[in-house]
Formats: sequence, C-alpha cells, structure tokens
Amino acid sequence: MNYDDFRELKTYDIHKANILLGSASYDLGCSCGSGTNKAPKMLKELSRYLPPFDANFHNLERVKIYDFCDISNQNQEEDFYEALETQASKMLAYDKFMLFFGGDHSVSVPLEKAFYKKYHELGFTPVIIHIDAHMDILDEYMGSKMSHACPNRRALENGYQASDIHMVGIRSYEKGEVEFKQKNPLLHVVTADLFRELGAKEVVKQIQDKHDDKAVYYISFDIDAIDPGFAPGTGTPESFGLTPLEMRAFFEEVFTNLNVKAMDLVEISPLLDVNNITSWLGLKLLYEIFYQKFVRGNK
Ligand SMILES: [Mn+2]
Repeated sequence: MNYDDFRELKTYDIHKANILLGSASYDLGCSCGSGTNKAPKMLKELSRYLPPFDANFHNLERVKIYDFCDISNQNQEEDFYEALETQASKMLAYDKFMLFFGGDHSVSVPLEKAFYKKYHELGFTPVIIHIDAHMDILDEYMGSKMSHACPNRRALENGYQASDIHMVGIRSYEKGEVEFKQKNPLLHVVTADLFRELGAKEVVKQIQDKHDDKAVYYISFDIDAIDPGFAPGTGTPESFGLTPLEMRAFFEEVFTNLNVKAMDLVEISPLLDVNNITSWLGLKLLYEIFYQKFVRGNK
C-alpha cells in the first residue's frame, strides 16, 4: 500500500484539520536559479515517507493537515498573485493555521497581504518574521516589483509598519537595501552573526518585547536563511548561515511564545538540490514545529 501525503497527519475533512495547506507552485519571481515551482510537489511526495513523530518520540497524530489548494504558474503574473491572495483569504477565514509551500519568495506578498487584511480588520497587529539570508526590501529588482527580492517592501505598502517586520538570519545586502534600512531604522534586523551572539531565546524575547498581546505573527521562512552547506537546493545560496539546530531552537521559541497564525516555506528548488536534503530539512523542521505548536503543552 502506498502512503498518502503526510501519512497519518492527512485529513480529507476540513473541519478536523488544524492546518490548512496551500501550494504556490511558482518561480517567475526568481532572479537566478529557478525550480522553486517544483518544491510543493516534492515536499508532499517526501512526506509520504515521514512517520508521524518528531525527533524525540513525540507522536504528532493530533496534527491534521488538509490540502486546500495548489496554485501554479499561469501566463499572466497578476492573475497568479490575485488567485493566491483570494485562496489565502478563504483559508484564513477558517481560523486554522495556514501553511503555504512556495514557490519563490514573491508568493509571500499576496499571502502576507491577505493575512494583514484579515487580522488588521479584527483589531490585531499583524507582524511578519522574515527568516532569510536577504532583507528582500528592494523597491524593484531586475525591472520587477514582484521579484523575490521585494516582498518586505511590498508588505510595507500593504499596511505593515516598519516596526512590525522582523528579519532574522540576514547576511547579504544590495546597496538599495542598506540605504532603505538606514532611512527606516524601525525595521528590526537580526543578522546571522547577531543571532549566534544572542541565541534563539534572546532573539525571540527581543521580538516579543516590541509588541503587546494583540500581535499575531506570520512566519515567512526562506530556506536560504540556513547555511548552504545544509540547504544547498536554493537559487541564491549565501555562506555563513544558520545551522538546522539553530533554526530548530529559534522555531521552538517562536512557536511556544508567539501567537503564530500562518507560515510559508519558500525558495526550496528541487532542481538545484542534492539527494533532496534541502526538501528533507524543510520538512523535518516543519515536523518539529508541529510538535511545538500543536502537541507540546496540549497533552
Ligand atoms: Mn533569500
């Protein structure tokens, strides 16, 4: 018998789900090194081999994933991003955890926009934690405002305040980004080096201290935040990145201390990978998150 995607964690009853999964199979926002449109399919295929446990014996079967949609490349860019925002709004209306597989990082733009609209209207403060080697804050890159180098700039236009965007793992800069950061000092940047100096607990505490209990968090996780030695399958690999263990420790702090409502995992390119280790790492980190968010303290 072949296993289904996510094996024991999969449900076909949306009301039993605690996670709604969307796929944004898109890579036209990439500058160099494409193939991220193949990631959702690869992640789901590999998940068929993953037993329902984290790394420490914890059973994850209370986690139920409902596969909501797969939006793929279409001919016109606007149509794709609009379709994505529409689907995200529908998913968020269920008040469950929204998880999206990208895709290049441009897919976060409509997802974060839908997230902002929903929670701002309800009186919450939507906050982004952008985990990445790059700040992604250029107004445009190679002629495109929807490049994967621009999502945080679009987020600022879509309602987010500079003080509500936290960037973690940063270590590579375009000149325009450095200038923009200097003009917008409220943007919170934790470089990969600063992360190592402070540790996961202190980084999350600093994020938490900037907000009150009305904050709801969107986690945008670019796999290139992790060092390319561990995560080579990505289009813009950057040396001196975080280790998988540092990332896991960060997620443990994030998901046990902050009210996280949505997350994306972007920039994995199966075409550039080695033995699928980058996809595997993304999946394994998600399973650790599943424990922290849905099982721990909920026994
Ligand atoms: Mn990046």
